[in-house]
Amino acid sequence: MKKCILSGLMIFCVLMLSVTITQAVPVKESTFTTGDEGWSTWSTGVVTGFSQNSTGGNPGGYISATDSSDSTWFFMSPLSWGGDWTPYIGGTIEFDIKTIQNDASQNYMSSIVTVVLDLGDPGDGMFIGWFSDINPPIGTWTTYNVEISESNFQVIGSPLPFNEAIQQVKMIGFLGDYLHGQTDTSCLDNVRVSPVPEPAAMLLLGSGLVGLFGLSRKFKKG
Ligand SMILES: [Ca+2]
Repeated sequence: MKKCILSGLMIFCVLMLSVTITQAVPVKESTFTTGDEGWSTWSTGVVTGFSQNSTGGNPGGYISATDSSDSTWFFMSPLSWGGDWTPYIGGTIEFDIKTIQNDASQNYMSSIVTVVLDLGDPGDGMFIGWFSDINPPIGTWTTYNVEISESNFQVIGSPLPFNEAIQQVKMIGFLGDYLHGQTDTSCLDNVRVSPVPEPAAMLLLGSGLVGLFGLSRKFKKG
């Protein structure tokens, strides 16, 4: 009986610790459930209709805006997302994009900057960028998962190397413009920045297993 309880306890502990390891808790998150959470847009031209919508997201609320000019535009986080992003190196940026095309066929764009970690004001050309060939399909939510690493991002317009530039992030932005010269709407949901899983959790798992093994032996002896 004791053995049975102990086995159950061990499985439970391993499961709990596995969850801790594989699901790093996001340090920054916007799901737009009840509002725009301080997000906005930046554009080289004019973007209209920026709003939070309470249904139709992935799931629930989301934000959207419409570009009816030939501008390039981004969804921009509030300034509270800025700071020293060094602790997030090795972690991930996740976000969901949906494009709603109002006319013509989607333009294919290759190697376009899709995620910007702005180092100054939006549009001043100083940023850390993730360039993508991924064009989200029209009308469905597409989830992006981007690792925050030096090999994945390029520092643009700043002489600083990646490890120093990432200490000065002002805000994060996501490309909204996937169609040039046409009226198009883009939607954003589920923005999450997660650090790399804590080594402490791994250590905890190791010491936990050793501890349980010891306990198991003690029970067997008894
Ligand atoms: Ca949502």
